[in-house]
Amino acid sequence: KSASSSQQSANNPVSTIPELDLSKKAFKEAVVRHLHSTLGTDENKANNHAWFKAASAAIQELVLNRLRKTQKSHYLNDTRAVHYFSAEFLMGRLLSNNMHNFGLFETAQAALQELGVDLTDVLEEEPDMALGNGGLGRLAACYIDSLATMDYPAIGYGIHYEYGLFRQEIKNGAQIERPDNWRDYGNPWEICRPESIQEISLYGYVETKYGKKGQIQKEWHPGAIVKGLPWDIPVVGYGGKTVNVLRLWESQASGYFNWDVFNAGGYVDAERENVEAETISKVLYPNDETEAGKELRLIQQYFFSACSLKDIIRRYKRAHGDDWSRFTDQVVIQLNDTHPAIAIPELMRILVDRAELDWDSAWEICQNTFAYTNHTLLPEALEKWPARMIEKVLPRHLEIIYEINHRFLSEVEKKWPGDNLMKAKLSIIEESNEKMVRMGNLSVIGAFAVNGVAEIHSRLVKQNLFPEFDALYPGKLTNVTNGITPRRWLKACNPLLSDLISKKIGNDWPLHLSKLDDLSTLADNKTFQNAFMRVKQKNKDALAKEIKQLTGISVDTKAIFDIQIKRLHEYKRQHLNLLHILALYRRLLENPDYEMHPRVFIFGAKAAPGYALAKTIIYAINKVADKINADVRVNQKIKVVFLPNYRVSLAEKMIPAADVSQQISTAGKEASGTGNMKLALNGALTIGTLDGANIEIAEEVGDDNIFIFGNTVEQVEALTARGYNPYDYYYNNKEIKAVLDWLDSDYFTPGQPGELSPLKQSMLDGGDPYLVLADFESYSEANIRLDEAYKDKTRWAKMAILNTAKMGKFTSDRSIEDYVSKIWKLEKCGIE
Ligand code: NTF
Repeated sequence: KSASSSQQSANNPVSTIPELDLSKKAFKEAVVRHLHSTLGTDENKANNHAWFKAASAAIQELVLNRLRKTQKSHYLNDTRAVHYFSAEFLMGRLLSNNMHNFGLFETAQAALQELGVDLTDVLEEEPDMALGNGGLGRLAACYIDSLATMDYPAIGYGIHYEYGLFRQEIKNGAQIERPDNWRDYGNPWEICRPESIQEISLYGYVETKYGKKGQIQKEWHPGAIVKGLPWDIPVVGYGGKTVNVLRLWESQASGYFNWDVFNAGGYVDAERENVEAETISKVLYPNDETEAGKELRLIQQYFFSACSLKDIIRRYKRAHGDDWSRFTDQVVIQLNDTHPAIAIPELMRILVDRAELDWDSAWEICQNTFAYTNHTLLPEALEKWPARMIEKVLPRHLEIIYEINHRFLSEVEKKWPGDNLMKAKLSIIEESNEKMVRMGNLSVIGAFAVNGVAEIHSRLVKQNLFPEFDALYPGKLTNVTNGITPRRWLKACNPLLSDLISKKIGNDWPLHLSKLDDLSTLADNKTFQNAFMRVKQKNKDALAKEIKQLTGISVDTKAIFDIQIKRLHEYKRQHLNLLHILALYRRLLENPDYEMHPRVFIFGAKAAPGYALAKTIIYAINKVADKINADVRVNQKIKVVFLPNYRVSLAEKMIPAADVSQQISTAGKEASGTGNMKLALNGALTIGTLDGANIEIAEEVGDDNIFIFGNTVEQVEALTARGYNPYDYYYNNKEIKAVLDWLDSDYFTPGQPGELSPLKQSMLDGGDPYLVLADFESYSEANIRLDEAYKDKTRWAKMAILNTAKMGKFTSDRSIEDYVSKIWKLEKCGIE
């Protein structure tokens, strides 16, 4: 709570400005003014953190000016808007981004320099807003950036977690989790909006009543009421015109208890036991690609969905009163995965129980409001809730879900008469030992559009996940390939490359990324190649310093910088990378003259705290790193670095320095990937499988400019169908056997044999579910091709340039235009 009170002062800059003055003089004055009047310090006493606060407050003045204008313009034009519902927004830092988007970065740098302050140090003071796990949360952040940049009316809705994703420390090679206190010293961007508090209900029971016309009416008597306090984070479009908001809900006790319910049953106390109001928005679940199945998680999902719906309806009613007929003209809600899918029965409840619409009219509104994005095919990530849990927390919603399902199953009956297996498969309810509610099925049924996130993924959604739904609702299932914002992921994070590019092709590429293709004609130009590779070298030098500082490890900056950054998961196969490193180590020990260009293997990854094998893989990488880095027989050729606490701000330092991008998931498992796009955009060459967006990257850059290996989706399917046996590879490939046995010994964990055995075990007796051994040889060959290519400096430079040049497709602006034309049907609304 101290954070929120210290926050209030930063929310109220002492003076406001009538018009925007973007001069150095004005910025300097604003910073000093905030230093004095907001921070209560002065130029001599201020430390970097105070400068950060003052600089942010100075920028926030501009932001809030534009925010007011944007909101006025949207209001006057009564615009249709997209409401992006997401349990995660991985925003990272905002100061540098906001400066860039106002075109003020250089100005601010110069202004601060005159004040004797280095902007780089100031930027380092900002904690990351890490309110997300990985790809899904960062995608949401890129999308709201693009929406604002392209002047689309949009609002992001999510949870104001008190603790974001845990901070990772590495102790003796192992991951430990520490709390992420991102708001400890206040957050200069967020605006608290108590005037827009919402209240939502939980628990209790449903009463059936009869209305005046004898119709059945349902009344939910909740057992608890919780308040949602909104915090708005301004989202500044590039060019600084439109400023949209990200509205994040913080839960608070309402101080209201329903005595009525208590007296009626008395059981309520037991029912509301563990969920105290404030716990709801306390902490982000750190699971990536796994469903948590915990009551608190369900409550989080309902909490933010219900608060957001109320907020939307309040705004709609202000303009249109009780006339629901225009609701779907004004409102479209995008569900970022099934996490907010409970919004579907919640809207039905509001329309049927509260607005007293008949079911069919309500359902029509509902079905024209929601669209759903699927982000994974992994069965362990597909959300299912025990019906009993929903009944306890949201008793009326379970009834509504049953009713939706009942009506849906009669549609199924019409299409496939008498086919009960079909009904069982498509039903929202899974009739297992414990009845479960399938949120994916609910989302497909309740939405008017469903999309996957890359061509291959969307094809698999249609063919493998929801084939019958595709037959039942032709055209509903579609694709929107993911994208990334080039403002953060090139312009801001790689200033040297950005300047070089702008010098050659002009400076409007951040808004029109396909212009990068103009660089293609320079790919063979010696001078440009040299300039391009000089930039890469400088970025590598900078990362080498960072590595030294963070880990104490010295790396050769002339070595290949080979980077794998993403959440730790077996399907992403960091352990395939590790096996290959071990194979190289062994080759070098057996043959000191083994030909290879020096290479630094750099990892960044957090493991879900409960995912034991993922943690073992992190431990194994660190133990192998210790051994190799200290082994003078090989450490001029290979180094292994694990950078702790991988997060957005660390990615921004790593990506510009990468020569090689590791995208090595088992084909069919990585829905899209977005790190693959960021690395290629910054001139890294991909070594990857034909999975997710890698396929589309390969299409863009051409087969000569990417290192593809491994089994395809079809081959993976065939192999599994035949009965894949990892022992075949273990016994037939001496190198595989040797490295797996090596992991099993105590060579890497002296005195502690067996510490790394779970790894070998997962790939043998565990059945090697992600086909690591099946792809090893092909991966090893691709690495040899890569090494060959690197030896030819000219060839590599050309390939790297072409990677940057051909990434136009992957701007999130293109993704947003796809959503707009296929799904959202929005119109732009600028400010005067
Ligand atoms: C992730 N899904 C996918 O695993 C990535 O391939 C994809 O790039 C991102 O979504 C963004 O679309 C998830 O995080 C989740 F939760 F759905 F499993």
